[in-house]
Amino acid sequence: MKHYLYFVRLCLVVLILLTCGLVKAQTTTNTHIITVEGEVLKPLSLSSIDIAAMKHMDIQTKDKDGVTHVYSGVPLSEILTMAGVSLGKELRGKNLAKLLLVKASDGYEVVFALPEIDPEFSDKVILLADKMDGKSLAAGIGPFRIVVPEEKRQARWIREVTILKVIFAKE
Ligand SMILES: Nc1nc2c(c(=O)[nH]1)N[C@H]1C(S)=C(S)[C@@H](COP(=O)(O)O)O[C@H]1N2
Ligand SMILES: [Mo]
Repeated sequence: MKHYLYFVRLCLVVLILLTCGLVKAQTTTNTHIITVEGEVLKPLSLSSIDIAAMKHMDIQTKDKDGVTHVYSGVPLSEILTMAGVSLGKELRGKNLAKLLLVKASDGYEVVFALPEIDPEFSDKVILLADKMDGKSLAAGIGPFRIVVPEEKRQARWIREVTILKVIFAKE
């Protein structure tokens, strides 16, 4: 009887530990969410898993110290298209006064004009990167960072991105 009780207790402890482990695994992979909001047809809430499942592109470019890296991520144009943002043929008239405001968890913010992001206007691809040289971005940098190739200053390479908001430059 004693042995039986001991066994039941042991099983319970193992079960609790396993559950904790599972919950932890889920929260670590799923807590980071990016929202796409503002002047969009379909507001989105994308987890790290959603972003990881999207088609990625590699871009080789220099960081602020002049060191070349391969950044992997999803082109901003793909994410905005998914959210129904006016790109391509729709990027004309009043829509040309729209901006993409990118916000980070530390309060840092940068803007891009939509034509900078639209492949019909520019061949330069702005990435929402989730990897550098094949590795996930470290805490404090990722999980998502904007990479703007060929800019002379990296001030718009915003780290720890949380919000992509399309706004009108004028009301
Ligand atoms: N979230 C966030 N991103 C940021 C900044 C910041 O203060 N907060 N600084 C920017 C500036 S001014 C530069 S020069 C680069 C620095 O890039 P590094 O992180 O690779 O050094 O990050 C940019 N991204
Ligand atoms: Mo900077």
